[in-house]
Amino acid sequence: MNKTLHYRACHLCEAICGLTIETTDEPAAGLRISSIKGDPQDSFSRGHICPKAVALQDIQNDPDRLRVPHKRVGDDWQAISWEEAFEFAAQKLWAIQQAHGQNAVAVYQGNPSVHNYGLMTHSNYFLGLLKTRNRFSATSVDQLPQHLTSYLMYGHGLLLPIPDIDHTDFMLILGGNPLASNGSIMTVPDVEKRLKAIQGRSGKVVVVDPRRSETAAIADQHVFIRPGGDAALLSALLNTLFSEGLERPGSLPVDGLDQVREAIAPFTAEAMAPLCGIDARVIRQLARDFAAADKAVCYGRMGVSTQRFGTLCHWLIQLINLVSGNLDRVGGALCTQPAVDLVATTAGGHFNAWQSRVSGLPEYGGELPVAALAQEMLVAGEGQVHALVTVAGNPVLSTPNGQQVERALSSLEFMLSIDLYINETTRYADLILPSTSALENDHYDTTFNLLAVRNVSRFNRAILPKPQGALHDWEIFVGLAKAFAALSDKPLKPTMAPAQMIDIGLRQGPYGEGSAFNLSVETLAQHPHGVDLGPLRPNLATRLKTASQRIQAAPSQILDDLQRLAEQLPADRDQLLLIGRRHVRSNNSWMHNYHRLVKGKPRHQLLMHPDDLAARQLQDGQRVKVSSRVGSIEVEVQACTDMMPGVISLPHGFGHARAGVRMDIASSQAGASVNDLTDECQLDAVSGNAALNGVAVQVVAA
Ligand SMILES: Nc1nc2c(c(=O)[nH]1)N[C@H]1C(S)=C(S)[C@@H](COP(=O)(O)OP(=O)(O)OC[C@H]3O[C@@H](n4cnc5c(=O)[nH]c(N)nc54)[C@H](O)[C@@H]3O)O[C@H]1N2
Ligand SMILES: Nc1nc2c(c(=O)[nH]1)N[C@H]1C(S)=C(S)[C@@H](COP(=O)(O)OP(=O)(O)OC[C@H]3O[C@@H](n4cnc5c(=O)[nH]c(N)nc54)[C@H](O)[C@@H]3O)O[C@H]1N2
Ligand code: SF4
Ligand SMILES: [Mo]
Repeated sequence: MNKTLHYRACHLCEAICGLTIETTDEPAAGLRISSIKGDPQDSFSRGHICPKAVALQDIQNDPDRLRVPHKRVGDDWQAISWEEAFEFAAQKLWAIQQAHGQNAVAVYQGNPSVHNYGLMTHSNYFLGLLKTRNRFSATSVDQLPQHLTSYLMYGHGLLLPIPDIDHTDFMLILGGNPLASNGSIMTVPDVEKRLKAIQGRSGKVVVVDPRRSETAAIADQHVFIRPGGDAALLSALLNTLFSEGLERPGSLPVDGLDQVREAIAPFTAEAMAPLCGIDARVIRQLARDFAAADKAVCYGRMGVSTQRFGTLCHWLIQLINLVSGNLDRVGGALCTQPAVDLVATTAGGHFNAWQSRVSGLPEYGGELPVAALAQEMLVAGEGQVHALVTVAGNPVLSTPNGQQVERALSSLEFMLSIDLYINETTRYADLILPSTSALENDHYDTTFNLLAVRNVSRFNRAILPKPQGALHDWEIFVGLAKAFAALSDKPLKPTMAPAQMIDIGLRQGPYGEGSAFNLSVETLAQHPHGVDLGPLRPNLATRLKTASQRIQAAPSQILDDLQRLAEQLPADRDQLLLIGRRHVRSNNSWMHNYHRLVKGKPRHQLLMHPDDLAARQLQDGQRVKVSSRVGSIEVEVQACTDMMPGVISLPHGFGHARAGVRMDIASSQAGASVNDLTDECQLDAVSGNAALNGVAVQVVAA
């Protein structure tokens, strides 16, 4: 028996924890994973691990995971060769574009597209050839307002200031639950220890959330907020900083601050209190506490992105950090300096250069908001979408009005999915192309090193050999690109393996050739626990990519939205509002097929305050019917005093009982899909991001 230890990062979520993986090679059983543990020697995660990483071995062995191309034949699936698959896909897509124009093929890229490096480096090698304006991704059910804000204020959508959690004295968290999510747009393995360390140095953690979340439970202060009320709270906080003279001058080059001061003047704590359901005295005190801390940072995530004022919220968060002197300051919000620097090497972005055909939503960085996807397929006319390519995504469960998405998918002439499973979305595909699994791949994290609370770098070699006849994601894109280019007889630029691209990025980057670190794939290979490149440092002034090289504090596109906030009516106390949540044993829609993660009691109940149950004569544990403008679902309700009265919570990513889904374990604990209730018309007005939180619903006995 041959045992080997391997060290590599987990890239299932943004925390990129270092793992120690043991493989065992036995003559009879062959090579297998025998254990997965946290790596205490990892320079960044220091041994932290969560249950999802242990499930990597279940992904590896899952009999439901596809290993070869699958072509639909009626209601059934047939395994075919890669050559046949590439040829079939290329011909279908080519024919549809010939008949209806390039935009007739749409693309949706899901969340693993930024977690798996072959998808990062090569998806565009093929998708770019399609030259379609109908490109969509999970970005617009997630962090789009953050990219847009950074693009408009700092000139690059990836110049995202990250909380300097290890040095701050005061962390104000809105709409994020890092204890469950392990951090987001803040790569922070081991977040609980780091939050407790703030408290250990006499600092303070404050959480604003309509639910007493796991993070709120360990915070020094938890403030309940009506869902969608954050723009009101944040504008009142900024107003208080200005009106009470709590500004702290900084040295950053800024344009437009006087305009902001003037625009925010009417948004006093007293005026905003009814909109967010927080007492004006609490708001003012929060602003004073924040300003009084030597080093403070305001951080907002999913809960404030995916709501009707998502962009306004993220702009206000930037301004609160800026005006209080905490932007680009140690212990405040800092931009990273990653080893492969996408900010330095890519263009800043563009916004509203074109709009979606049916609802006129703006593109950002070449993508349209995914809330518009179904109508682009369903509404007939010039430019209608007739074919879809999905890449590592499950829009039926993850985008608003999932039932409408399903109707749209069933109307398509052709659908290609690059995915590991026959799930709620890919069951509509004509062809599914599965890639190798995570442990059969190399990996370098270009995305999450860019968002990390320390500058770190590591390169992972594959742990398991590539199975015979399998292809990596990047090879699938190369195969598709070649077959498609052959039909269009346009020349195809040569490409290289992802590792070579990363090697070039590392060598040319700030820690590459000529620097003390001399990073390359080869030098990183000598550091299996990763290389620590030091804490974040102030650098924003030198990284700005605006035309003026100055921060634009008052972009008109965002400033104009203040008017919409001013016209908001006070929250209707009797209206139930639906929000989402995450659990540490779950990962969006796709990790429910692993016994290790789903065992025990179900975790997908609807949470409701006992007073709200009583008001409706409902009982804890009962099945209820939840309805919104777009549809209804049935689910079990659970009494929960952690909920703010008037607010209910349901996690997304469930609803696996649909016919034809081939994920046995997931289907046996199906749950209901919250996105059968979320509304494709309820959007952040500035960016078009879906407002998945704060959905008006009714609940009755089922
Ligand atoms: N109501 C509500 N809706 C939400 C959210 C919410 O909080 N509330 N959250 C939103 C957010 S933040 C996100 S990011 C989205 C996620 O939405 P999506 O990205 O659409 O969905 P995922 O559930 O992440 O699905 C990932 C898919 O990728 C496949 N996959 C996994 N690994 C690989 C791989 O290596 N290669 C390939 N080719 N495929 C792979 C899986 O089989 C699965 O089908 O959901 C959003 N939707
Ligand atoms: N275990 C696990 N980890 C994950 C994921 C997962 O599915 N499971 N998904 C990954 C992905 S794709 C992402 S984007 C990140 C997201 O990471 P986070 O942003 O930390 O996401 P959530 O845990 O959904 O936390 C959102 C919080 O916002 C609150 N909220 C809802 N509405 C409002 C509101 O109107 N105002 C305020 N202030 N709060 C509100 C919710 O109650 C919830 O506590 O997590 C990543 N990590
Ligand atoms: S928190 Fe869990 S899923 Fe996320 S990187 Fe770490 S081990 Fe992987
Ligand atoms: Mo996400």
